[in-house]
Amino acid sequence: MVAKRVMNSRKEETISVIVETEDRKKFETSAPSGKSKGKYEVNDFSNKGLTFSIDFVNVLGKKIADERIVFETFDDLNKVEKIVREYDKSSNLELVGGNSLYALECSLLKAMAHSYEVEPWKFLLRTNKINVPMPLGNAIGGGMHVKQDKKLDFQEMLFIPKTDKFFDASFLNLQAYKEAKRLLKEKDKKWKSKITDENALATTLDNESTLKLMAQIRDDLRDKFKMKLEIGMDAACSGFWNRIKYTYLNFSKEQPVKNLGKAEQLEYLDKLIKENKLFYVEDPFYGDDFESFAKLLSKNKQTLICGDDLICTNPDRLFEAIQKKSINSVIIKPNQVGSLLVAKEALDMARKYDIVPIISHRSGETNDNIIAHLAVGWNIPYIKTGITGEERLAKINELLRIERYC
Ligand code: 2PG
Ligand code: MG
Repeated sequence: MVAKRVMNSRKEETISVIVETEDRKKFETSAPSGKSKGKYEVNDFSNKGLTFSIDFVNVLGKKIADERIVFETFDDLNKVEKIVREYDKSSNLELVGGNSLYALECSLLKAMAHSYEVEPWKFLLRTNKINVPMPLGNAIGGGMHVKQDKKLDFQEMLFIPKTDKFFDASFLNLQAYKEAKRLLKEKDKKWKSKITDENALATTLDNESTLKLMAQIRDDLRDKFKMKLEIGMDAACSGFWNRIKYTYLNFSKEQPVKNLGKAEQLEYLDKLIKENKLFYVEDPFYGDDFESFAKLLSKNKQTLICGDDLICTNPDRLFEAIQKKSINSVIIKPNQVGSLLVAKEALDMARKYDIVPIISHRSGETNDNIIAHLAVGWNIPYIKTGITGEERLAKINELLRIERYC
């Protein structure tokens, strides 16, 4: 087992872990990183630096080889977690770094699947029914994912097709993206052809005009292709909450700067959902406001009210959200908890309480495609992984390939 330093799509350094099997095959996974991180995520890397994380994995690899520790089942990942957690007792993996453990476990998973001569998705699948997830496609973006003077306050405007085939869904998202580009060029007088970290289109249009444009594209494409298409957004509101109010800088054409208190934010998000018929809203409030999430959900039971920064793929936080009836959907990002086992625990809990799980990429991605395998293998109904860009297409193309295989 060897760890090394590589770059992610944002040109930040990250870790890649290579596991070698007895038949000398190598399996590699590079870890992604977020920009708009939830405050309850584990640390990406050791607080002593990336070099420390890399050295740690290399030492651990030697121990695994010397002690001839065998990995045969998904639960065997516990063997490595036990060693890591004995060494790093912090809840946020600050000594080892979550990305080290995440990349290591993913590579072990790939190697185990190989030893059974199956692909990772098949190794994980517990049923005979194969479902390829529906993609949430980020078409227009703002917030922390783009550096531009005037930009959307909300982070991601998403298209969500509902088709029988992933092939049709990814096609529809691409058409929607192209249409968004065409309309933005026409309507955004200060259009700069900029893209966000996730290759979504950056705009200077205000939030409400952009949502209207999304709704128009949805309606037009539904008519044109006779397929089901929905829209939603990752509002990522922790990013502009200052502990007292939400500070909008591109609220509307007439009034760009606007501050909203908690109650006003609730009213506003409720209005946006109803006016634009939003199917999906992620993080409509800052990442500790379980109560406002619950109020919004009680008024909009048909919409997926999803927790990302609120939950951080942490089973304890998910349980709290379930108790408080805050969400009916949750983002699963394994690197937020630095562990496939803990991510699976969160996923199982979501299922048990009828919370719709969505597996997701990070804004700083690599060309690794393991989340496509986790989505199919764990039978997750949705995947958020962008529409275009090499590192996003790595996942989409893998899902297309798996679907063809099925
Ligand atoms: C999010 C993600 C991915 P980041 O907020 O959902 O879209 O962004 O990886 O920057 O946390
Ligand atoms: Mg999010």
